[in-house]
Amino acid sequence: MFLPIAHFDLDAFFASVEQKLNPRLRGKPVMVCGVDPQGRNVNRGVVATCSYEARKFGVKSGMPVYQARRLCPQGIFTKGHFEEYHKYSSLVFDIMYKFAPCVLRTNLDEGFLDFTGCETIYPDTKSLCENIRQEVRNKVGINISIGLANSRVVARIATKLAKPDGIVAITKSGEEKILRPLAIKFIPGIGPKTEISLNNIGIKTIGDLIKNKEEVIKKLGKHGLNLYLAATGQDNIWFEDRQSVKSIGRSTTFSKNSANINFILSVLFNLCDEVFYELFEKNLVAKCLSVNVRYPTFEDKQKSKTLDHPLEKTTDFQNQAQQLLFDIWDKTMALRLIGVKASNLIEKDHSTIFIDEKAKYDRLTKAISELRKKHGRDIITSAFTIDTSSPI
Ligand code: DCP
Ligand code: CA
Repeated sequence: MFLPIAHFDLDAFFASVEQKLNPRLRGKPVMVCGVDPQGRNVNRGVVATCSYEARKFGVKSGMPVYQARRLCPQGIFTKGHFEEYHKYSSLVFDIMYKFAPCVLRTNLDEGFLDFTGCETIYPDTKSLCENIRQEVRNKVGINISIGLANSRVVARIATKLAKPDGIVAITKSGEEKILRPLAIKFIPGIGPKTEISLNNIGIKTIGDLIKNKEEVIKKLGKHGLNLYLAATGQDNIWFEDRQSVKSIGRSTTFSKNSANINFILSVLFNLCDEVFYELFEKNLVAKCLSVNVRYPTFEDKQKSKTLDHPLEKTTDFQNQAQQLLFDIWDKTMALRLIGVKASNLIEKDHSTIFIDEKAKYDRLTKAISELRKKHGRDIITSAFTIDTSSPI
């Protein structure tokens, strides 16, 4: 059977790696939890993920550790090993690159394979994906689930149906039979709040959503239209090719040439802030940061830095940009323009709850981003970026 798009997702990823590394954990309910700053395992925080053995007891990702202990007192609670997860992720993706002409990595343990146009070489992508699953199991030693379909959105739903350790193919004609009876929460993009609000107006299944297209759009606007597209097997905005975004940059030409350091820094920090929030919204992180300046003579200077770690905070972003600026500007000559650019962009690692500090900061960034979407960018801003001085 030839279907062009495959979606894959490793089963209970962090927990499976822990079980692979430590044979004593195999076959047991294992919870991978956050650690405190000293690296000690702690009883507070949340469960990042748990093995399928633990899921039988009702334990879930994101659940507070104390609650998981109550549900599964015999469970094994372990801290995670990030380096190992990155290593295992690379092993799996190496296998994917070997088999597929086009691989899109969407997360550490998840991605799409696109076999469009490969009918002659791979007339049966379902058997091919069965081989891929075996190779991952034999060479990497963890289970993987795969979904196949004509679009990314349906392939992703198929993977959900395939879990754990399975493969499900949904052909065009199968879409109606298989998708329509499913609960709406199977559609990517439907969170618990949307699910409840649609359930309240009698929309419970994907079929109900399709039948009530107008009502859904009236209630949810553009989001509703995207849900309708997904429900009918058409890729929507969430499935656009993110790799097409190569860089995100902003620049400002001053109203007057300026050598006023406070003014220049406030402009730079503002530009950083804008770039940072755009990255956040697109779920991307940058591995390279550049700052450029233009002198009144129209001479341009630029400096870039490859970052050891993706920058997670807007203030880190601003500090790095300030350093780059001071490398190309002697703080005395006037400037005409200043710009900042984030490039070498990669998908953000979703495992945010793992490091408490990072999770806290991500929640803050999300809250600020939501406020700005509702009330405009100026509703909340860092004191550094307030332009109290003039160019001269
Ligand atoms: N993760 C996390 N915090 C979350 C969700 C996930 O830290 N709220 C981490 C742990 C997971 C990994 O990301 O192992 C991948 O997330 P998935 O949602 O794919 O979940 P799992 O791989 O654990 O389980 P599944 O078999 O359902 O895919
Ligand atoms: Ca997974």
